[in-house]
Amino acid sequence: MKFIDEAKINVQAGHGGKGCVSFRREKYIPRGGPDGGDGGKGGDIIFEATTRMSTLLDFKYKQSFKAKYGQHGMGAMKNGRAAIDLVVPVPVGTVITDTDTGDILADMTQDGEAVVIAKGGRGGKGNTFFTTSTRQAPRFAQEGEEGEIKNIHLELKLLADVGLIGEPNAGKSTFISVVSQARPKVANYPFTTLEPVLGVVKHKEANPFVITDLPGLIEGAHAGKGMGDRFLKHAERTKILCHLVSLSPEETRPALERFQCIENEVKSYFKNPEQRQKIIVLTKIDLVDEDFVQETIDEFRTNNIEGDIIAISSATQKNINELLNTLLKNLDTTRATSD
Ligand SMILES: Nc1nc2c(ncn2[C@@H]2O[C@H](COP(=O)(O)OP(=O)(O)OP(=O)(O)O)[C@@H](O)[C@H]2O)c(=O)[nH]1
Ligand SMILES: [Mg+2]
Repeated sequence: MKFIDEAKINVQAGHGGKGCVSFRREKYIPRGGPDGGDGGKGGDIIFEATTRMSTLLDFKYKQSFKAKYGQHGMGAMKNGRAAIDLVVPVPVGTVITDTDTGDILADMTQDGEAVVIAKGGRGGKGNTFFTTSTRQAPRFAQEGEEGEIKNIHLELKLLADVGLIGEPNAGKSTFISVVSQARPKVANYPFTTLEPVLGVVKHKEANPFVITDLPGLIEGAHAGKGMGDRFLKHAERTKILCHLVSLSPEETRPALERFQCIENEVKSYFKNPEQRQKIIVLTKIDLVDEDFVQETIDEFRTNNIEGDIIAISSATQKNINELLNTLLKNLDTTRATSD
């Protein structure tokens, strides 16, 4: 199944019901007064976040949503019934934007959160409402108001705890397949991963957490090179970013240089990259000797690169537990501070 992370749809809330023009007709009252009731309100369009959906795939098949009309007013002072609202479920993590104004209408982060996206029109007043001492028999009533019509852009931002970023071939997919049930394709060529993949990590007794493996980044990604930065939005809300850097001897440029290059891409994308916890993960250390690993770490440090640096091998599982422990420790602290 293709991963659909964006959709364009339109919504139309219900029209309000018409007010009614009516006069009382009773057997022995020849000229009864006005008794037209008000129209009912049109249905709202309400978006509701749910964890039962994980993609925007449904919107590929249905792009138009209309709520019902309010009932018209009736004689004998009977008001029309308000229409039932139309509830549209979207996955948690969906951001809803008005395409015409560019306004963000809602940012659905909680299961069950519901937001009115288009308001139904008010019902029109019946002729009873317009009766005054000088106008005892109004022969008019109000039309119902139109329901709001909007063009909407939906965007799904995955809510993972940890985002894996790095160059193509850095070993991101291999790592996620070692620590979770996710099985993204792994291969020795760039851009093997074309869509974000989520994996749930169950480590020790702790609460499971979610990792996302993102397509590789290259220099110029923020300007659209390679896969570009279009998937980075999935990492935007992760609490921790793991930046993976391959130490494989096949690499032609120094690790530090490649690291800084991707960091620049990330900086030009994120609004406040410094607020996010970052862990530097040196990968494929089974292919090099320990001295080389230590020299690389020293080089990062002499260039004032701070934060945890962990050197791993997904092939031999070396330091995988250490990395997971560090992730857990940092998630605990970020959870504690954000709650
Ligand atoms: N020796 C060794 N090879 C590894 C290790 N981790 C990954 N590789 C190899 O490196 C290559 C790339 O790995 P992937 O996991 O597909 O890399 P990726 O970062 O997901 O790459 P993209 O999806 O293209 O961005 C594959 O041939 C893997 O088998 C490791 O720890 N040791
Ligand atoms: Mg991959």
